[in-house]
Amino acid sequence: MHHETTVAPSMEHDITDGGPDMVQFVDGDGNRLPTCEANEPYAQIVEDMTSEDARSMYRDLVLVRRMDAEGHALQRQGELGLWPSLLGQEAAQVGAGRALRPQDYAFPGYREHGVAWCRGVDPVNLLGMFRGVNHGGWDSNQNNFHLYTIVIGNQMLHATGYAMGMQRDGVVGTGNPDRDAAVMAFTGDGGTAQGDYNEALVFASVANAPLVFFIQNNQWAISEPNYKQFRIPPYQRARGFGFPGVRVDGNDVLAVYAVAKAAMDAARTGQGPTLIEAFTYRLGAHTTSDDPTKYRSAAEVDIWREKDPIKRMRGFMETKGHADPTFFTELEEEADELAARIRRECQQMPDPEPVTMFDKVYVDQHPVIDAEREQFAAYQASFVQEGGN
Ligand SMILES: Cc1ncc(C[n+]2csc(CCOP(=O)(O)OP(=O)(O)O)c2C)c(N)n1
Repeated sequence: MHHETTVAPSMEHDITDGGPDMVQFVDGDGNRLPTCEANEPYAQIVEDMTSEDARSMYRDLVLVRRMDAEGHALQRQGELGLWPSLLGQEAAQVGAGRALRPQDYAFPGYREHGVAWCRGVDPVNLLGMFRGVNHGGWDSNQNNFHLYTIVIGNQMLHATGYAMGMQRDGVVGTGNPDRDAAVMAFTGDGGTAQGDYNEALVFASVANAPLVFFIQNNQWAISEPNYKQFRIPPYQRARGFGFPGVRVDGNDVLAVYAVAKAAMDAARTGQGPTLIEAFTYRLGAHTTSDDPTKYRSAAEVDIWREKDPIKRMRGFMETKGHADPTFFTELEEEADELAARIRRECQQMPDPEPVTMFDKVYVDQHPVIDAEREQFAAYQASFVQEGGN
């Protein structure tokens, strides 16, 4: 946006440096950075934030990290089949999630536990999906948070269609902030290579859809680094589709919130899509089935660990006097309680009757599904008859 040159990613490119276009408000130690060309359009949003806003944002960061750690531990103890950790991406997700209003709609991939948290989805429901006791885990329309999508990029098309539907329902640009709505769609850097993603950007652009594409560039698509995924970074590619792209420091929750809020305000008021590239890092493994030591160096991980989003926000709060030590102690206790509840409720989740997998395939009853259900029920019953279990 602010620069003429394009830096094509290469093996030699420093993946820890987001470049001068990146919107950032707080340095690694939590010091407020001066206003500059990149962050100027968003500076007022950060200025308007109160101590209470800062505390509540920090609380989300800490609780989301704790929930994620519990998910990881439960998988390792055999309670979940899989867990995709968001470690390191808390600020990107909390900043984005908090920019949504109740009437907005979010379309996640499979790692957006922090956005789910901000939408009010109970973490136990996320675990239920990864425990395999349900086929999704929550009612999308209860929190305007769509089910997780494992097929990379697919949710971008769902999101675009939904955003275009909002236009047709007349809930965009009405001038009523309680009515105006928009969509936020999430994918990773790897997702930007998918056909679905690119088709969605074309449609959203020409339809001027109320949609914010939120890309968490955590530098790796499993084992594929950025330089094997694109020559031009995601935020710069938005311009080719005909709408603005912004790169934000994904480990700076204030910056992410400000950029996401501005983009959602623009979308709700009928100014069309924005692409946000949150420049961040996946500190853990891709999922619990992956071994990142096979493809990336410990030195790289160490550099990013220093950019920890929670450490940074805590530094900012202490410098500004936004919280006293009791706040931090009580939050630790709250995190412990949350972890204990998640663990307890996860372990107590009943196994579903296998036949329920046919229940929600279609909204209406379907003769083929009915036949398959009957066939499966008979098959299940045959084991009991033979005296097996
Ligand atoms: C269409 C499709 N192709 C391949 C996969 C296998 N796959 C699962 S995750 C992943 C990488 C995704 O990387 P990215 O979009 O950067 O997201 P991240 O996992 O880093 O958050 C791939 C290729 C898939 N799930 N769907």
